[in-house]
Formats: sequence, structure tokens, C-alpha cells
Amino acid sequence: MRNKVYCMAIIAVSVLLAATPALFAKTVLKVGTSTQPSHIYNLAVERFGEIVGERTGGEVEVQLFPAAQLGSERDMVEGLQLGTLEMTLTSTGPLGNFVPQVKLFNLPFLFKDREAAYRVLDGPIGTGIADKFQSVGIRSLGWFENGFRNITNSQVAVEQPGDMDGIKIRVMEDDVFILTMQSLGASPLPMAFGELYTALEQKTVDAQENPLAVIHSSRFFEVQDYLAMTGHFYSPAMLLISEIAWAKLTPEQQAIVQEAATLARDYERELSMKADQELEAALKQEGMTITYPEKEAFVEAVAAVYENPDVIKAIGGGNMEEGQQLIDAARAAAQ
Ligand code: EAX
Repeated sequence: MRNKVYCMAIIAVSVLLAATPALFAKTVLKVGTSTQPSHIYNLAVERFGEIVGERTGGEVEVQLFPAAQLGSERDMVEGLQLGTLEMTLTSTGPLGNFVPQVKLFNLPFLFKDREAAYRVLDGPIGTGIADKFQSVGIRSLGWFENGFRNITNSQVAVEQPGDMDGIKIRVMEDDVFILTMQSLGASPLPMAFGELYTALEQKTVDAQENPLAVIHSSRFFEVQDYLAMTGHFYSPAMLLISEIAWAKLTPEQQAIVQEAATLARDYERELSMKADQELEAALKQEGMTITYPEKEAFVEAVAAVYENPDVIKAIGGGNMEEGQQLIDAARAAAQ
């Protein structure tokens, strides 16, 4: 009798164990970023991971790989298409290669403040562009924030566009950024972010431009003496997931991942705003000389970018008229 009970207990345990892998099979979502661990992207991905872990009861695990460990932003987006990487939080730097309409948000001085940016990004224009990623094997989980970009350099305290004459400046790899810097008189050099610190250190370039949160977390103040608060680009970021990874999630998990992304987005936007409020003082403390150029002269200098037929056409996905409509609609909605 006792033996029989033991026997049954053993069978019951074996059946349970056999079922366990299916029950507790973990789905891992690797998320790659280009920035240093303390940067707001990574704090937001950590928050995203906590929420996903909690709400799926540990079934879905988010793993963060910062500092371009998994490659450049462009490499990571390609990885999403191939299914070799599940997720990335990236600037729009490389995204125009996948969905050309994204270039709209690379235009200089498009948004006067964050509210205008959120209105357009979270509204029909931004959502429409984000949805286009599905046709290239990628799904957007929302517009995050990199922030308003400012120029640092090792040569001169920039007060007006003329001060940029001949300055070699690293830009993200998109024509709109190149044209913008050319119109300011600078000599732009497109380069992946991961190579930037060394390029500044070795003086391959004199200058770069990024939001304060990036300048601080990447310690560019060690190799750049001057910071000009130009705010010339509002740089959005996107949290992207491979359609291959998305399809492996259950509908419940998909809903949780989307909710967590939205919460992490709001958290990250707050961190970004705080960074702008606090980091000027921190960068001054690190020895940077900060200037506050009159924006008008910069806005005028870059106006030609908005008239450039190649830019307009690219924003329209190869269609000039659609590009112009998109630009006009974004500018109207940003008012
Ligand atoms: O996405 O490439 C850049 O300058 C970006 O601002 C940075 O990698 C964060």
C-alpha cells in the first residue's frame, strides 16, 4: 500500500516536471543601445524590463546591452530585421535607411519645445510614420526621447553660425544632418556613435552635437572644452522590436510589452527633461565653457535645408509632393 502511494507520488512529480519547461519557458528580449550605462535610454530600458518581468510573472525577461556592445545603431536595426536581435532603443540617425519618412524628424528647428514634439510624434503624423516600420519587419513601441541637441567642440566658443566655419563636426549618418551642418559653414563627417569619443580624443573631428544627457554620460567634456546651447535638432528615439520576436509573444505578453513601453517612455521623457535642467551646471563644473547663441541666425542659416528638393523627396518616400505635405503638416501641428 505504502509502495503504491510512493509510486503514484513519483509518477505525479514526473508528470509535473515534464510539463515544467513549457510552463516556465522564459522568453528573453535582448535590448541593445549605443549609449553608456548611466544614460537615460538605459535607465528607461531597465524600467521597461522591471515592468515586463513583473507583469508576465517572469515569463518574459528583458536583458539590456548598452554601449554599442551589440553593434552600432544601424547594425542593431538590421539585427531586428534578421531576427538576430529582439529590440533596440535608437535615435533616428540610421532609421531613414529603413523608413525614409523618419527623416522628417531630422529637420533642424522643427519643434520649438518638447510639447510640440510630443504632439506631433504621438499624434497622427508620428504614429503614421512609426506604423510604416511593420512593412520592413520591425514594430515601433513608441517614440522615446534623445533630446534637443547642442554643439560641443575643442576650438572656439560658438556664438553665431560663422564661428563654425571650417570646424570638422561628427554627425549621425543621414543626409539631413550633413546638409544642416554644411549650411552652418561646418565640415560634417558622418560616423557611428561608438567611434565618436576616440575620434574627438584623437582630433579626427573637432566637434560633435548631442543632447546634454549624452554629452554627460559619454564624458565628452574630457575631450571638448566648449558647449553651445543651440538646440538645433530635437532628436527623438524609438523603441523597436523585431517582428520575429513580437510574433513569438502571446497576445497577453504583447499587450504587457506595449504597456510597459509606454510607461517607460513617459519615465524616460521625464528623465530627459530633468537632465536638461541639471546637466548644464554639471558640465560647467567639469570645466566646459557654455555659450547661449541667438537662435535666429541659426534658424536662418539652415532654412535652405527645408527647400532642398532631395530632402523633401526623401521625406516623401521618393515623392516630392508627399514630402512637402508631410513637412507642412508637421510644422502646422507643431505650432
Ligand atoms: O542615440 O549617434 C548619436 O549621436 C545619438 O545621439 C546617440 O547615439 C544616442
